Amino acid sequence: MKMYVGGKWIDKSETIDVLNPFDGSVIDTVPRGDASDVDTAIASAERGAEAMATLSGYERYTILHRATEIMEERLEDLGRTITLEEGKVIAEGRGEAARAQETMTLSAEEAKRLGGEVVPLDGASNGAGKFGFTLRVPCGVVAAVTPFNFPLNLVCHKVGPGLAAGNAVIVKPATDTPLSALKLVEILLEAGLPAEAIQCVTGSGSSIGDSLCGDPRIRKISFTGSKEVGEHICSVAGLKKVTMELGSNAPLIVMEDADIDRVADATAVTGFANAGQVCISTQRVLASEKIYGDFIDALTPRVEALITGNPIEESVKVGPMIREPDAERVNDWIDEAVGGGARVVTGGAREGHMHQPTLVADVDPDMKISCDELFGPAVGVTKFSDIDAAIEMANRTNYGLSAAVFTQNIDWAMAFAHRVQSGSIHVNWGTVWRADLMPYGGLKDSGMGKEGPKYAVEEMTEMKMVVIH
Ligand code: TAP
Repeated sequence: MKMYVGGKWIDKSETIDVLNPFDGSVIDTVPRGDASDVDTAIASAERGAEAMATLSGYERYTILHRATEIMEERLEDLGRTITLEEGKVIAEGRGEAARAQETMTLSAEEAKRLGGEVVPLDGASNGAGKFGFTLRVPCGVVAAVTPFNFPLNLVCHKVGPGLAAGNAVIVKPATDTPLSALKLVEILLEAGLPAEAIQCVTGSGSSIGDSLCGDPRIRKISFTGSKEVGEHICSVAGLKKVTMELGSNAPLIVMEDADIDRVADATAVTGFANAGQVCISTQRVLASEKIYGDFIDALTPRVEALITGNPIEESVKVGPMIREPDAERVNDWIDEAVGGGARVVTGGAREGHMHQPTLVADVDPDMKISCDELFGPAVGVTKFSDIDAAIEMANRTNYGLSAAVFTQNIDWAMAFAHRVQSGSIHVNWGTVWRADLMPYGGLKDSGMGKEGPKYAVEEMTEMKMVVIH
């Protein structure tokens, strides 16, 4: 595919192959954009932002709503594109396409709801006779830098609210998975978006990222990706608004009164979806010593039942990892844990990009597989003695994106809700669950700011205060 820069679809002499992670075949190519393309995109997006400023909220709603109708017609193609470039199983590819359409629908609605509030100035000692209100105005040009693992829905979580709020948006999709984002751009243009209000520059983040994120004409950066790249972007961003959606090593806590079959079902789903490459994947199961053995016995056959293979085949439940070095890293961390006294209960093997779904028991919280972000198809289990120990272990990490607890005891559930340092807390389901309308974002090193269209439009706008004297 071509990239969309300066209001035109353009090619470059140098291209990047987009590979199917399952078999390494080339599914398409995209241009290798450079700093001059970024400059063109920003200059054009400034004009795009001016065009967006002339549209009413209802007009922005109409364009985004039309985009959701076109998405509806193309859901199967979008789902297959996600699976081919990212490697998630086809049911998950289709699921992501449907969620992306919902994210755009929610964003369209928010275009109609952007409002301010009356500020009761006469409550101030010097405010008698004054009338004050706030206005929300677009930031201008928004840079949306997105990761490989949800190549469509996470782009929609930035582009949808960004446009709903009246900005122009420049997308820098992950180099491994640029096609879904480019197809979204096609849809938005067909829906009637002003030609320069969207830009999509393909190319390596390490070579073009600074030109984009450091440019003062960009007024807002919305980034989803690793903590390391997020920190780097913050260091070059200078004075602009930033939203950071970063990584995690999400804990799932199993109290002694939990329904063990339900916990095992949830762990098999939330630990291995998208081959564990989900920012809120269940990575650490912390299990009460009273049910530790029963839980491992219940989970083992469920992990063994996960069929691996070509993700485009309907029967397959776990596909490849995005890159071979990532699969190697997962394998190395498992080996390191075993070297330190942990035990592989099932799985453990790797071939190319494919890593077997793996269950590791007797994990020490200080092992890498527990304290760093694994981002792969393995779950480690650690024993705890009581609720205070469980909460202390859950919090013994710099991350805090999603956490889960299984218990029938409301007091315990509320203790977790209050004391576990995490942006989302799930009671009686695993760490992977999201409705696209809810506020979503991490604490600590998992980031700052919230997504979910209602919350993201706040992040994508500035507040002005107007006082009538
Ligand atoms: P990253 O390697 O961090 O890449 C994310 C994006 O940043 C890509 O588009 C990448 O471009 C770009 N990038 C790389 N270097 C850059 C630079 N110097 N300046 C600007 N942009 C740069 O992450 P990934 O491997 O794609 O995704 C996995 C990570 O994302 C995990 O840590 C995961 O937890 C996190 N994640 C978080 C969430 C939420 S909502 N919190 C959701 C999904 C994923 P290239 O592809 O060209 O390198």
